[in-house]
Amino acid sequence: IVRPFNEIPGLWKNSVGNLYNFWKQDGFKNLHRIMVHNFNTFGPIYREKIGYYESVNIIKPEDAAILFKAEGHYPKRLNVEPWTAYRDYRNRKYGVLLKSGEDWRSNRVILNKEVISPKIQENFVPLLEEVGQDFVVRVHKKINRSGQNKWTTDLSQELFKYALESVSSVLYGERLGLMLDYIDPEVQHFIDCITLMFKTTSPMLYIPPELLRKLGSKVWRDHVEAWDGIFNQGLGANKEVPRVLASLLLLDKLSIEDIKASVTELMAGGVDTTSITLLWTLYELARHPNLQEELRAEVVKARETSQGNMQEMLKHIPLVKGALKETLRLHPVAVSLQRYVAEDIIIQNYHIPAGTLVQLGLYAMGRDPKVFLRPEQYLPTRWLRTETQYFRSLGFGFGPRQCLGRRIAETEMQIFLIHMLENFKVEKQRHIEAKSVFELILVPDQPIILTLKPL
Ligand code: HEM
Ligand code: 2DC
Repeated sequence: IVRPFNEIPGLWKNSVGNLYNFWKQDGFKNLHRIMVHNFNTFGPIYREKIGYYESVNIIKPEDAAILFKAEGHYPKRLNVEPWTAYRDYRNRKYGVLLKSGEDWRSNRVILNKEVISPKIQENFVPLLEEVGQDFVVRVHKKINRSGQNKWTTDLSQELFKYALESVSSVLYGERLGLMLDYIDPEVQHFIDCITLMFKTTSPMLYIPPELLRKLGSKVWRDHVEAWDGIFNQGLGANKEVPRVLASLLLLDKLSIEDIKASVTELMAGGVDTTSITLLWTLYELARHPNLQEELRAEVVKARETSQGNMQEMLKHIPLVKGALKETLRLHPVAVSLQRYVAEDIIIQNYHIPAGTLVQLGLYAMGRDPKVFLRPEQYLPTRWLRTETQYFRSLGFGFGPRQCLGRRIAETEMQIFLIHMLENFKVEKQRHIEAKSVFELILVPDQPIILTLKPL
């Protein structure tokens, strides 16, 4: 017999007390570890109420499958209140990220054709390849200038620029020139605003932003300033024929305001996500020199087989792709995936009514020994064939509401790794063990210092 909803274990009876405890545990920074702890305490399903968010949390791939089957025609994830509050406050349109219902679907269908369809991918491979080559040139220059035949640095700022150059070249069809020595202060400001926007979101997740606004709190003011900087950037504004924009305008199906809103979200969503994933990947390759050599061998061979044709080359690098999946397993960008279920479902023999917010603990699942053999080990080969992959590779989400930037992100990251592996050896300095902190997305808790040496 199926057990009722209110028998699901967990702490959901005292939401204010829970919020206080959460805050005391430094929960704003440790959300991912608190989720792991809760699964260890309550088992594979638990209910929770913190502040105004009430949810059911799950961890098993089989349960994720049930969840996504019940997401309905207009999949809805947890509403990030500070983001919608900003737009409401400034009277700006929601883009595809924040829209819902039919409005979301119609915009998404059109955007899919421009940024995520396999056909369009062919168009942006050459653009991304060029950005990758420029990055290599830049690193060589840095190495030469050091006079030590190596370059030791925290690569994150460089990777932010690489990611922004990549995403804007795809969206606008033209280069911003961020791989040069001179960095436009406007570009640096845009990058800083995105980081500030993420950082100021997490403390406001559980307290109504409306309230914080009325109290004139600093975090709300910083958040507004960050979004203002993101929306007011004029990147690509002086370009003649912005590529994706041009075809969206030609299609004449979306209003200018809708296009602007979604393109701004794509630009903002395309910087920290891929750059941090690449940083984690380089970190793992530096920690596993033998694995790094295996990947290099694969890339060298793929270059031969495809005679340098990048489109073709991308079909011959399964281990590189496995490495990226492995990075997202251990260091996911999103701590959880969530849906408001469209129909009643049964998970772990509990009844869950339609309308409930159900969260899959992505970080917790990636480290669960019941889901992945030896989860603590970074093993790209596990994605080749040996282990089942059923609902286990969910770093970009799932279904029609999955990451819109997924194809751009994957292609951009694969091309980056190809170029880096072909040109440099990555080493790590001392014995540092970087962990994740929650700043809305999961980011390294300390600077990751790497050394790049020419091959
Ligand atoms: C949504 C992850 C890169 C734009 C999402 C979601 C995840 C995610 C988990 C939610 C999906 C769901 O609910 O099923 C990632 C990861 C990235 C990445 C891991 C890189 C490693 C990007 C890039 C862009 C982007 C490069 C823009 C070019 C978006 C947008 C949405 C989204 C617009 C909302 C889509 C919608 O609501 O219809 N992403 N993302 N992301 N992402 Fe990404
Ligand atoms: C954060 O509890 C934790 O891809 C919350 O590119 C639940 C939650 C809801 C939505 C998630 C968010 C988390 C993490 C960041 C995500 C976001 C959906 C899209 C966004 C995963 C897990 C992200 C980073 C987008 C951001 C685009 C934006 C900058 C315009």
